[in-house]
Amino acid sequence: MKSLETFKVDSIEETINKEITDHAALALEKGQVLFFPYLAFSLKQEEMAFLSPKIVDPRSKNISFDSSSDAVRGTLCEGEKAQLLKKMLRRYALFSHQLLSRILPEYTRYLSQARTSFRPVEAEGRAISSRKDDTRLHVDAFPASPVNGRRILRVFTNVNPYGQPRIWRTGAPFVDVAKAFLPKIKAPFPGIAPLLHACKITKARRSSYDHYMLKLHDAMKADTTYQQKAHQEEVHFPPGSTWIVFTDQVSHAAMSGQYLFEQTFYLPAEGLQHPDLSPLKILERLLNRKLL
Ligand SMILES: O=C(O)CCC(=O)C(=O)O
Ligand SMILES: [Fe+2]
Repeated sequence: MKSLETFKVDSIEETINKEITDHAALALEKGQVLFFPYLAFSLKQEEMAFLSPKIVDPRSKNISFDSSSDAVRGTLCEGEKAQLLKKMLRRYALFSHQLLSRILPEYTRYLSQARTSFRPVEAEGRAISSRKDDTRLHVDAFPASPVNGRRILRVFTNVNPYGQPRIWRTGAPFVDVAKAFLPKIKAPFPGIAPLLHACKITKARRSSYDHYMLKLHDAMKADTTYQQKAHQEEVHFPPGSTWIVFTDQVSHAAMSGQYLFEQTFYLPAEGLQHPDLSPLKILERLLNRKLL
Protein backbone atom coordinates (compact mmCIF):
# COMPACT_ATOMS: atom_id res chain seq x y z
CA MET A 1 0.00 0.00 0.00
CA LYS A 2 1.30 3.46 -0.91
CA SER A 3 1.57 5.72 2.11
CA LEU A 4 0.19 8.75 0.26
CA GLU A 5 -2.91 8.96 -1.90
CA THR A 6 -2.71 12.12 -3.98
CA PHE A 7 -5.62 14.39 -4.92
CA LYS A 8 -5.37 17.24 -7.39
CA VAL A 9 -7.84 19.44 -5.54
CA ASP A 10 -6.52 23.00 -5.41
CA SER A 11 -9.40 24.88 -3.81
CA ILE A 12 -11.82 24.19 -0.96
CA GLU A 13 -14.57 25.76 -3.11
CA GLU A 14 -14.44 22.85 -5.54
CA THR A 15 -17.21 20.26 -5.33
CA ILE A 16 -15.84 16.75 -5.65
CA ASN A 17 -17.71 13.86 -7.23
CA LYS A 18 -18.88 10.86 -5.21
CA GLU A 19 -16.55 8.39 -6.84
CA ILE A 20 -13.61 10.42 -5.57
CA THR A 21 -15.05 11.05 -2.09
CA ASP A 22 -15.79 7.32 -1.63
CA HIS A 23 -12.27 6.54 -2.75
CA ALA A 24 -10.87 9.14 -0.32
CA ALA A 25 -12.77 7.65 2.65
CA LEU A 26 -11.57 4.14 1.85
CA ALA A 27 -7.94 5.24 1.38
CA LEU A 28 -8.02 7.18 4.64
CA GLU A 29 -9.64 4.37 6.62
CA LYS A 30 -7.16 1.87 5.19
CA GLY A 31 -4.41 4.02 6.71
CA GLN A 32 -3.23 6.13 3.80
CA VAL A 33 -2.47 9.83 4.03
CA LEU A 34 -4.66 11.95 1.74
CA PHE A 35 -2.23 14.34 0.11
CA PHE A 36 -3.16 17.59 -1.64
CA PRO A 37 0.08 18.90 -3.18
CA TYR A 38 -1.57 22.05 -4.57
CA LEU A 39 -3.91 22.96 -1.75
CA ALA A 40 -2.40 25.97 0.01
CA PHE A 41 -3.58 28.06 2.93
CA SER A 42 -2.56 31.62 2.11
CA LEU A 43 -1.57 34.01 4.83
CA LYS A 44 -2.71 37.62 4.65
CA GLN A 45 -0.13 40.38 4.53
CA GLU A 46 -0.72 41.33 8.17
CA GLU A 47 -0.27 37.69 9.25
CA MET A 48 3.25 37.35 7.81
CA ALA A 49 4.71 38.65 11.09
CA PHE A 50 3.53 35.41 12.72
CA LEU A 51 6.09 33.47 10.70
CA SER A 52 8.56 33.56 13.56
CA PRO A 53 9.34 31.17 16.42
CA LYS A 54 9.60 34.22 18.68
CA ILE A 55 5.81 34.46 18.99
CA VAL A 56 5.73 31.11 20.84
CA ASP A 57 5.86 31.01 24.60
CA PRO A 58 9.08 29.07 25.31
CA ARG A 59 7.16 26.83 27.72
CA SER A 60 5.03 25.34 24.91
CA LYS A 61 5.88 23.83 21.56
CA ASN A 62 2.88 25.10 19.60
CA ILE A 63 0.30 27.83 19.58
CA SER A 64 -3.19 26.46 19.95
CA PHE A 65 -6.72 27.70 19.60
CA ASP A 66 -9.75 26.15 21.20
CA SER A 67 -12.91 27.27 19.45
CA SER A 68 -15.19 26.17 22.30
CA SER A 69 -13.54 28.52 24.79
CA ASP A 70 -12.33 30.98 22.10
CA ALA A 71 -8.89 30.92 23.79
CA VAL A 72 -5.42 31.02 22.23
CA ARG A 73 -2.63 29.37 24.20
CA GLY A 74 1.13 29.16 23.92
CA THR A 75 1.88 32.60 22.54
CA LEU A 76 3.69 35.67 23.78
CA CYS A 77 1.50 37.90 21.56
CA GLU A 78 -0.77 40.26 23.45
CA GLY A 79 -3.57 42.72 22.73
CA GLU A 80 -4.27 43.44 19.08
CA LYS A 81 -1.57 41.02 17.90
CA ALA A 82 -3.18 38.21 19.91
CA GLN A 83 -6.56 39.03 18.34
CA LEU A 84 -5.06 38.90 14.85
CA LEU A 85 -3.39 35.58 15.67
CA LYS A 86 -6.70 34.18 16.86
CA LYS A 87 -8.36 35.30 13.63
CA MET A 88 -5.70 33.48 11.61
CA LEU A 89 -6.20 30.27 13.60
CA ARG A 90 -9.96 30.58 13.26
CA ARG A 91 -9.52 30.97 9.51
CA TYR A 92 -7.51 27.74 9.39
CA ALA A 93 -10.17 25.98 11.47
CA LEU A 94 -12.74 26.99 8.83
CA PHE A 95 -10.45 26.07 5.94
CA SER A 96 -9.83 22.56 7.31
CA HIS A 97 -13.49 22.01 8.07
CA GLN A 98 -14.51 23.08 4.59
CA LEU A 99 -11.90 20.78 3.07
CA LEU A 100 -13.30 17.82 5.01
CA SER A 101 -16.84 18.68 4.02
CA ARG A 102 -15.73 18.50 0.36
CA ILE A 103 -13.50 15.45 0.35
CA LEU A 104 -15.17 13.43 3.14
CA PRO A 105 -18.79 14.64 3.02
CA GLU A 106 -20.13 11.53 4.76
CA TYR A 107 -18.15 12.43 7.89
CA THR A 108 -19.40 15.99 8.22
CA ARG A 109 -22.43 15.39 10.42
CA TYR A 110 -20.42 13.30 12.87
CA LEU A 111 -17.28 15.40 13.19
CA SER A 112 -16.40 17.47 16.18
CA GLN A 113 -13.72 20.07 15.81
CA ALA A 114 -11.06 20.13 18.52
CA ARG A 115 -7.86 22.18 18.80
CA THR A 116 -6.33 24.18 16.00
CA SER A 117 -2.57 24.59 16.15
CA PHE A 118 0.10 26.69 14.53
CA ARG A 119 3.67 25.34 14.75
CA PRO A 120 6.30 28.00 14.04
CA VAL A 121 9.10 26.14 15.86
CA GLU A 122 11.49 23.90 13.89
CA ALA A 123 10.39 20.30 14.51
CA GLU A 124 13.90 18.88 14.46
CA GLY A 125 15.75 18.70 17.76
CA ARG A 126 13.18 20.15 20.14
CA ALA A 127 12.15 17.03 22.09
CA ILE A 128 12.50 16.94 25.84
CA SER A 129 11.56 13.32 26.62
CA SER A 130 11.13 10.19 24.49
CA ARG A 131 7.40 10.17 25.22
CA LYS A 132 7.02 13.69 23.85
CA ASP A 133 9.42 13.13 20.97
CA ASP A 134 7.35 13.28 17.79
CA THR A 135 10.45 12.58 15.67
CA ARG A 136 9.97 8.95 16.75
CA LEU A 137 7.44 6.79 14.93
CA HIS A 138 4.17 6.63 16.86
CA VAL A 139 0.41 6.52 16.64
CA ASP A 140 -1.35 9.35 18.45
CA ALA A 141 -2.99 8.87 21.83
CA PHE A 142 -3.65 11.66 24.32
CA PRO A 143 -2.88 10.82 27.97
CA ALA A 144 -5.29 13.34 29.52
CA SER A 145 -8.04 13.22 26.89
CA PRO A 146 -9.46 9.73 26.37
CA VAL A 147 -11.24 9.37 23.05
CA ASN A 148 -13.40 6.38 24.04
CA GLY A 149 -13.38 4.98 20.54
CA ARG A 150 -13.60 8.23 18.62
CA ARG A 151 -11.03 8.60 15.84
CA ILE A 152 -8.31 11.26 15.75
CA LEU A 153 -8.48 12.89 12.34
CA ARG A 154 -5.99 15.64 11.56
CA VAL A 155 -5.53 18.14 8.76
CA PHE A 156 -2.08 19.69 8.21
CA THR A 157 -0.89 22.49 5.92
CA ASN A 158 2.72 23.53 5.39
CA VAL A 159 3.02 27.33 5.10
CA ASN A 160 6.82 27.53 5.16
CA PRO A 161 7.82 30.67 3.20
CA TYR A 162 11.39 29.47 2.47
CA GLY A 163 10.62 26.36 0.43
CA GLN A 164 11.29 23.98 3.33
CA PRO A 165 9.19 20.80 3.31
CA ARG A 166 7.69 19.14 6.38
CA ILE A 167 9.48 15.82 6.47
CA TRP A 168 7.76 12.83 8.04
CA ARG A 169 8.50 9.17 8.28
CA THR A 170 5.48 6.92 7.95
CA GLY A 171 5.58 3.35 9.22
CA ALA A 172 3.98 -0.07 9.04
CA PRO A 173 0.20 -0.69 8.83
CA PHE A 174 -1.59 -0.51 12.19
CA VAL A 175 -2.19 -4.26 12.34
CA ASP A 176 1.57 -4.90 12.17
CA VAL A 177 2.29 -2.30 14.86
CA ALA A 178 -0.36 -3.86 17.09
CA LYS A 179 0.99 -7.38 16.53
CA ALA A 180 4.52 -6.23 17.36
CA PHE A 181 3.65 -4.47 20.62
CA LEU A 182 0.46 -5.97 22.08
CA PRO A 183 2.23 -9.02 23.56
CA LYS A 184 4.31 -6.63 25.71
CA ILE A 185 1.37 -4.54 26.94
CA LYS A 186 -0.41 -5.43 30.16
CA ALA A 187 -4.18 -5.07 30.55
CA PRO A 188 -5.33 -1.98 32.48
CA PHE A 189 -5.17 -2.32 36.25
CA PRO A 190 -8.76 -2.92 37.48
CA GLY A 191 -10.25 0.23 39.01
CA ILE A 192 -7.58 2.55 37.59
CA ALA A 193 -9.87 4.36 35.11
CA PRO A 194 -12.31 5.91 37.65
CA LEU A 195 -9.36 6.78 39.89
CA LEU A 196 -7.52 8.67 37.12
CA HIS A 197 -10.71 10.51 36.33
CA ALA A 198 -11.47 11.36 39.97
CA CYS A 199 -7.93 12.71 40.42
CA LYS A 200 -8.43 14.80 37.25
CA ILE A 201 -5.47 13.12 35.56
CA THR A 202 -7.84 12.30 32.72
CA LYS A 203 -10.70 14.51 31.49
CA ALA A 204 -13.01 11.51 31.10
CA ARG A 205 -12.86 7.87 32.06
CA ARG A 206 -9.98 6.14 30.24
CA SER A 207 -11.45 3.18 28.33
CA SER A 208 -9.49 -0.03 27.74
CA TYR A 209 -9.16 1.13 24.15
CA ASP A 210 -7.49 4.36 25.34
CA HIS A 211 -5.24 2.34 27.63
CA TYR A 212 -3.95 0.16 24.78
CA MET A 213 -3.54 3.10 22.40
CA LEU A 214 -1.54 5.04 24.96
CA LYS A 215 0.66 2.05 25.76
CA LEU A 216 1.22 1.48 22.03
CA HIS A 217 2.24 5.11 21.61
CA ASP A 218 4.69 4.92 24.51
CA ALA A 219 6.09 1.49 23.61
CA MET A 220 6.76 2.48 19.99
CA LYS A 221 8.59 5.65 20.99
CA ALA A 222 10.62 3.88 23.69
CA ASP A 223 11.84 1.10 21.36
CA THR A 224 14.96 2.45 19.66
CA THR A 225 15.53 -0.75 17.68
CA TYR A 226 11.99 -0.59 16.35
CA GLN A 227 12.54 3.06 15.40
CA GLN A 228 15.49 2.05 13.22
CA LYS A 229 14.44 -1.34 11.91
CA ALA A 230 10.68 -1.06 11.39
CA HIS A 231 9.34 -0.68 7.88
CA GLN A 232 9.32 3.04 7.14
CA GLU A 233 9.33 5.60 4.41
CA GLU A 234 10.36 9.24 4.30
CA VAL A 235 7.71 11.57 2.92
CA HIS A 236 8.07 15.25 2.04
CA PHE A 237 5.19 17.70 2.28
CA PRO A 238 6.20 20.85 0.41
CA PRO A 239 5.04 24.35 1.28
CA GLY A 240 1.62 24.99 -0.20
CA SER A 241 0.49 21.42 0.39
CA THR A 242 -2.15 19.97 2.73
CA TRP A 243 -2.65 16.44 4.03
CA ILE A 244 -5.31 14.57 6.02
CA VAL A 245 -4.53 11.58 8.20
CA PHE A 246 -5.94 9.38 10.94
CA THR A 247 -2.97 9.88 13.27
CA ASP A 248 -4.30 7.23 15.66
CA GLN A 249 -3.78 4.65 12.91
CA VAL A 250 -0.89 5.79 10.72
CA SER A 251 2.58 5.45 12.27
CA HIS A 252 4.21 8.80 11.77
CA ALA A 253 7.23 10.78 12.89
CA ALA A 254 7.77 14.49 12.20
CA MET A 255 11.47 14.74 11.38
CA SER A 256 11.85 18.38 10.39
CA GLY A 257 10.11 21.44 9.08
CA GLN A 258 8.84 24.75 10.37
CA TYR A 259 5.57 26.71 10.01
CA LEU A 260 2.71 24.28 9.97
CA PHE A 261 -0.99 24.49 10.66
CA GLU A 262 -2.82 21.55 12.16
CA GLN A 263 -6.48 20.99 12.96
CA THR A 264 -7.69 18.05 15.06
CA PHE A 265 -11.15 16.54 14.62
CA TYR A 266 -12.81 13.66 16.44
CA LEU A 267 -14.91 11.23 14.47
CA PRO A 268 -17.13 8.78 16.36
CA ALA A 269 -17.08 5.18 15.15
CA GLU A 270 -20.62 5.55 13.67
CA GLY A 271 -19.18 8.02 11.17
CA LEU A 272 -16.71 5.55 9.66
CA GLN A 273 -17.45 4.03 6.26
CA HIS A 274 -15.39 0.91 6.96
CA PRO A 275 -15.35 0.44 10.76
CA ASP A 276 -13.67 -2.98 10.50
CA LEU A 277 -10.47 -1.27 9.40
CA SER A 278 -10.29 0.89 12.54
CA PRO A 279 -7.67 0.51 15.29
CA LEU A 280 -10.48 -0.32 17.74
CA LYS A 281 -11.68 -3.31 15.69
CA ILE A 282 -8.12 -4.43 14.94
CA LEU A 283 -7.19 -4.38 18.63
CA GLU A 284 -10.45 -6.12 19.60
CA ARG A 285 -9.81 -8.88 17.09
CA LEU A 286 -6.23 -9.39 18.24
CA LEU A 287 -7.12 -9.35 21.95
CA ASN A 288 -10.34 -11.24 21.40
CA ARG A 289 -12.37 -8.95 23.64
CA LYS A 290 -14.35 -5.71 23.64
CA LEU A 291 -12.40 -2.59 24.56
CA LEU A 292 -15.25 -0.12 25.08
O1 LIG B 1 4.15 18.46 13.65
C1 LIG B 1 4.03 17.51 12.87
O2 LIG B 1 4.44 17.52 11.71
C2 LIG B 1 3.33 16.26 13.35
C3 LIG B 1 3.60 15.95 14.78
C4 LIG B 1 2.74 14.82 15.29
O3 LIG B 1 3.18 13.75 15.53
C5 LIG B 1 1.30 15.08 15.48
O4 LIG B 1 0.85 16.21 15.40
O5 LIG B 1 0.59 14.10 15.73
FE1 LIG C 1 1.63 12.40 16.24
